[in-house]
Amino acid sequence: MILIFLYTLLEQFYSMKYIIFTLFNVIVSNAFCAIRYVTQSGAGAFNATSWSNAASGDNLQSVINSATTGDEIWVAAGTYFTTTGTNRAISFSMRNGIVILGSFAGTETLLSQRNLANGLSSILSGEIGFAGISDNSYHTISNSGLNNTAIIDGFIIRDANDDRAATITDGLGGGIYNNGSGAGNVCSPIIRNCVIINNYATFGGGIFNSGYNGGTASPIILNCVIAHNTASGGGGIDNFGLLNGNASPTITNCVIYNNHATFRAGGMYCWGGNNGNTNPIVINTSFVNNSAVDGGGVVSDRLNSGGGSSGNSNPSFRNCIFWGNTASGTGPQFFLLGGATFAATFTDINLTGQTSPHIISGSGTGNQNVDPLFSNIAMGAGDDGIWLTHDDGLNLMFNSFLINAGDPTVTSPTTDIFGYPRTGIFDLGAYECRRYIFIGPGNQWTIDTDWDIGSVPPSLYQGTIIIDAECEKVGLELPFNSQLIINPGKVLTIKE
Ligand SMILES: [Ca+2]
Ligand SMILES: [Ca+2]
Ligand SMILES: [Ca+2]
Repeated sequence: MILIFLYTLLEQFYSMKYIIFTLFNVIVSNAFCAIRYVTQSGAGAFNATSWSNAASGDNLQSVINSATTGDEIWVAAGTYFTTTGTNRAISFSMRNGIVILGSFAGTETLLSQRNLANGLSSILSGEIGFAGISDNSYHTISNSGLNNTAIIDGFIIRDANDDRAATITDGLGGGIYNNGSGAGNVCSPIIRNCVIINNYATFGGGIFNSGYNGGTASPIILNCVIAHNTASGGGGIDNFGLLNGNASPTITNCVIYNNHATFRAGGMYCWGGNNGNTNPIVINTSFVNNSAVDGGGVVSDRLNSGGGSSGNSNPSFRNCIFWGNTASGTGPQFFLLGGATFAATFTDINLTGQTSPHIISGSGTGNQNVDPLFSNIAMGAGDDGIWLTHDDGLNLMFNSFLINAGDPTVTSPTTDIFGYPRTGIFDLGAYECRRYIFIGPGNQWTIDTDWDIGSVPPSLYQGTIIIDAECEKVGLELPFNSQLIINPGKVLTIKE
């Protein structure tokens, strides 16, 4: 009897200990969010626990799939293909609670050590099968069921080809397909610091956001370049809220450049008919050199499928630029259907050739119609051919009228497409002009009030310095990889 009693006590003791131990494990595993490492060739034990034991690139998706909420996936430089086989339906996919970060050198221990100054170095590619796009993956990334805890950051996303005839599931979204279609479904991830380039789909060459039939696809797209994508409709982006759905992304600090549609909307299509909604909020984004038959830059459309019109297609643009977009038909910068609107404030739009009803709705406060004076509009990626580096062609020249011409009430985000601080009132477009004008008088480098933005250029500053005091205006461009180092206590003397 006593023995049995003791045994029971012991049993309880051990089971309690087991419970405590289990609880402790749960707490630990929740508190410790792992970093999982992937390199192109992998290393060591290939178990993703460190750079020296990185998983190989062929297992990138399985590393994403086995991650737990709160984990980060760190991906080194290199090209990562959707599949080593030829199945065009295989894509990468994002997951809730998982942050996928690219463009590491493969030695970093802190995210802050990741250096993006020389452009992105991790490529997600749909280039499979034979060389060339004809047999490539339908989507490089295909998503469903996501909220904004699903984040991708630091990748070039390219080479997809969804050339299937368009249905409500096929032919949609080359680079990224966000499928939130169907009542109650949501697909609204965060896409950040990415270059989405050289993709094709029947609709939405770069990105397709489907909230069709009562669903929602309203991603946050931040600091991205969407360029050289092609489609029949919506070369760069297609937002599809048709039939009680919602496809209203928030797009900030982005470049939509040289995308092409063989029919409508070179840059971005918004379709909200049949009581659907497409009301994207677009801030500090440059739509440049996109082309289509109608709506070289943007199409806003609330026509029903089957006749009539309903729902909402009301995209709004603040601090944006529409320049160099072309239409062989109607509406070089934008084209409106079914009573849809196009609201723009503090935006530079070339209105040449914009005829009624393809006109700006609302007050149009702060709008301009002047040459933006880009540093090189013909080469969006700049002389180096690499997007998101210092020489990019959609930087504003120092004499641009678009400098400090933004909405003074817009104060976020505080950085531009590079992560470079926005200074004073925001400039228009994705790039804050990186220039300091010396406004003297005097000859002191070290006094904040002698500089137009109220602060002395940092010692490792890279960009344009304009000496514009009592002397003739002179521009001094500090080239890539140069350094202008002012040692503590030293003074840069500016002579007349
Ligand atoms: Ca191929
Ligand atoms: Ca560049
Ligand atoms: Ca500014």
